[in-house]
Amino acid sequence: MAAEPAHLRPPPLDVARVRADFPILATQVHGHPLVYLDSAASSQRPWPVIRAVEAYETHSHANVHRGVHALSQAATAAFEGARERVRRFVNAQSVREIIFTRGTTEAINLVAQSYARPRLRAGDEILISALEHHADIVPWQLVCEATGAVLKVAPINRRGELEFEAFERLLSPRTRLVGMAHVSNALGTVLPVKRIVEAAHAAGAVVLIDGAQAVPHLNVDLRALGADFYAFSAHKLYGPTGIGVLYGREALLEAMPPWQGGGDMIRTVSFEKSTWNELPYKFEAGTPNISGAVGLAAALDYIEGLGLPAIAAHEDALLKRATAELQALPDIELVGTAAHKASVLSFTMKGVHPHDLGTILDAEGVAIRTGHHCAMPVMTFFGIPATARASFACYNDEADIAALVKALRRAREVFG
Ligand code: C6P
Repeated sequence: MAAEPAHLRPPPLDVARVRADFPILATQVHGHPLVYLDSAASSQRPWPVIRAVEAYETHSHANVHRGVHALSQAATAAFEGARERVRRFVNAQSVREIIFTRGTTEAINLVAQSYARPRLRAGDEILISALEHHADIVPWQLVCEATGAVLKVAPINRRGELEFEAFERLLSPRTRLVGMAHVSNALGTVLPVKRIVEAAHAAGAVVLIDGAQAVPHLNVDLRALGADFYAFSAHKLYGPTGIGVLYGREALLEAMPPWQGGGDMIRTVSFEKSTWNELPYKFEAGTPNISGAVGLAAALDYIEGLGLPAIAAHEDALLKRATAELQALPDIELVGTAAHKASVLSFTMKGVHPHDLGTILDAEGVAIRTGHHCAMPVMTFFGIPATARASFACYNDEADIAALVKALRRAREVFG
C-alpha cells in the first residue's frame, strides 16, 4: 500500500505528555519502572477518567431515573449524557440503540438469549470464526444446546487471517446469525468486518461484531459498518471496569423480549402481567453502573482529544517496530502474522513455557499476558498450549519495546 501523503497523516502523539496523564505508569514493580504491555487485557486510566469518577462520586451520586430530587436528576443527566457520548463515539443513529451492559461478555449474552434463543430452531445455523474469544463462542453454544441450532466455524490460515471464501461458502439459507471479532485478542488480526457484514446480510443473516479489541484502536462508524449488533467494554478503552455497551439496530431491539427482569425495565407491573419500558431501558434491569458510565464518557472524551487516527498511527509504528525486533531475536516465534493487525503481538520462546516467560518478564517490571487469552481454539489451531502476548496502547513508547527485548534476552539467559 502506498504511504499516506504527509499532509494527510495525523500529527504524532506527544507520548511523554500522554504518559503523564496515566498516574499508574509511575509505579515501580520489583524495583523496576512499570512497563505495561497488557492493555489488551485491560488498559490503564488517565487522570481525566479518574477525576470524572471522583467528581461524580463526590458531588452527584444518587440513583437514576427514580428521584425528583436534585441529586437524582444530576445523576440521571450524567448517566444519560454518557449514553449520548457513546452514541456519538460510534455514530449510532439513536441513544435508543445504546444499551449499557457489564461489558462485552454480557452484551453478547444479551443478544444470544434475547435475540437468538427465542428465534432459532433445530437445524438453524450460527456462524463464527476460528479466532473468536470465548465470549463469542460459549453464548452461542448455550443457544445451540437450547434450540438444536448448529454452530459453524469459518477457518483461519496460518497467518491468523479469516479464510474469506470459506466463510462465504459456510453462509447458507439456514445461517441466522454471524458472530465475528473486529480484532482478534489472541493474534491482533483485524477482520474485514465490512465485507463480512455485506456477505452475511446478502445471505439473510444478522451480524454481531465483537468490538472489544477494536474500539480502542480503530475508528468505528456503526452507520457506515451496518452491523446489526456491536459489543465493547469500557475497560479496554481507558475507562472503568464493569461497564460496556451493546449497540443494536433499533428495529431488532424493539422486537426482542427483555432478558432480565427487575426495576427500571418495566412500564407497568401487576401479578397478572407486566409490560416493558421503552428502549434502551427495556434491557437495563436494576440500578446501573452510573459512575462507570461517567468514567466511560470521560474516556471517550480523552480518546477523541488525542485523536484515534493519531493513536492508531502511533500504535501501528510500535507494533511494526516490536515485530521487527522480536523477529530478530533467536528462538522467538511470532503467532499471528496477518497483513492487517492492531496492537497485539503474540509469540513463543523455544523451550520456555509462556507462563515462565511471563514470570521472568514480571521480575524485570514488564507486564505482558500469558496463556490461552480466552481463545483456546486459536491455541489448538496453532498446536500450542499458550502464547506470551504484548499489547500496545497510546501510552507505550519505544523504551517499552527496548525493555521488552532486554527482558526477553534475560529470559533466554535464564532458561539457557
Ligand atoms: N479479552 C484479553 O486479555 P469482557 O471481559 O467482557 O470485558 O471482554 C471479553 C472479551 C470479548 N471479546 C474479545 C475480543 C476480548 O478480547 C475480550 C476480553 C481480554 O484478551 C480478557 S480475556
